Amino acid sequence: MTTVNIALNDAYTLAFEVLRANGFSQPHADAIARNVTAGERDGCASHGLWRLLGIVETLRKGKVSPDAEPTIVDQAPAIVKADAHGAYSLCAYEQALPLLIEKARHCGIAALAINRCVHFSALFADVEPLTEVGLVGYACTPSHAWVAPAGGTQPLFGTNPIAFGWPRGDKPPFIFDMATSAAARGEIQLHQRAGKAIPEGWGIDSDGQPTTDPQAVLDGAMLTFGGHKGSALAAMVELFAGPLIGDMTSAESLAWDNGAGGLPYGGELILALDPARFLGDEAASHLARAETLFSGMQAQGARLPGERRYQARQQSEQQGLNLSRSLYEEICALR
Ligand code: PYC
Repeated sequence: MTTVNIALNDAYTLAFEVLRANGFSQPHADAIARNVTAGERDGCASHGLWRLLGIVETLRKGKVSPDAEPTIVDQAPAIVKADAHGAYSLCAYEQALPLLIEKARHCGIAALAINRCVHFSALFADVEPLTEVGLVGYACTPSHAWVAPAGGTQPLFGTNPIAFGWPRGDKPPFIFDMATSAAARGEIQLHQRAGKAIPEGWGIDSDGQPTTDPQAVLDGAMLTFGGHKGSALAAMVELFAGPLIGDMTSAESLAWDNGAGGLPYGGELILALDPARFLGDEAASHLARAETLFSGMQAQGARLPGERRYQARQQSEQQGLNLSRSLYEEICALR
């Protein structure tokens, strides 16, 4: 059998044990294990249990703190700052979240800047908790310089994901989480592990030539989605979650890594907007108009962003996770 079926809580326990055995503190091991299990559960293999390999490797290379306690600062009426002190971003996010929500409710809009964090996680997990309390959410983060700007051939931008979430009451939220590169780097790495070619348009080799060889793209440059449009959005992410919040660009993150091969280091910007504060008594009628928009999309056969993720979640909750046996064994060997 080439796959192993494991229940969600066993996947969480495996991830938690691997992280604890490698020296992560209880809160970090818990937050990371929940995050990678949720990624796998939601059908997002590029941000699922496979990530444990890079998470542990980054620690072994001395490029992430296993136990730093975040510092949360009430920076301004609508701004929260969270210093992760070189740990993964998740504990800083979770500890800053209540103050972000409180400020968004009070001001109508609030921002959270996470600084000095190592980042590996899917951003949908950062906007979903905002939608669960009725807020609109946005998140973005640079990474390492892996992606060439449109018109260029040299890596400059990160994969620079953007996530957006819209609350829908008791229905699953409208959430998209997309790299501004043609694919997440993790997707290319998974193709490389499986010995599969990648689709055309994902990257170029080190001579600037288009290629479908994943290793050639990992050694060359990834491309943005939608040409100059994705390139402009990637630059926006660099600015939002780099200079605006006093943190690194993707090029600076890669320079800081200095060839070690650790995960990206820098900042993340999260915005929360409260429809009730924008709209007062009229909130319900305007949120109903959003539902009309979503029905209009579905009436044409379009899928709402996030739909596939929620279907995968339901299936994983009922049937567990199917992992390739080789990946499962690699993860077990990390304990
Ligand atoms: O897979 O795009 C990616 C990624 C970004 C940061 C770490 N991995």
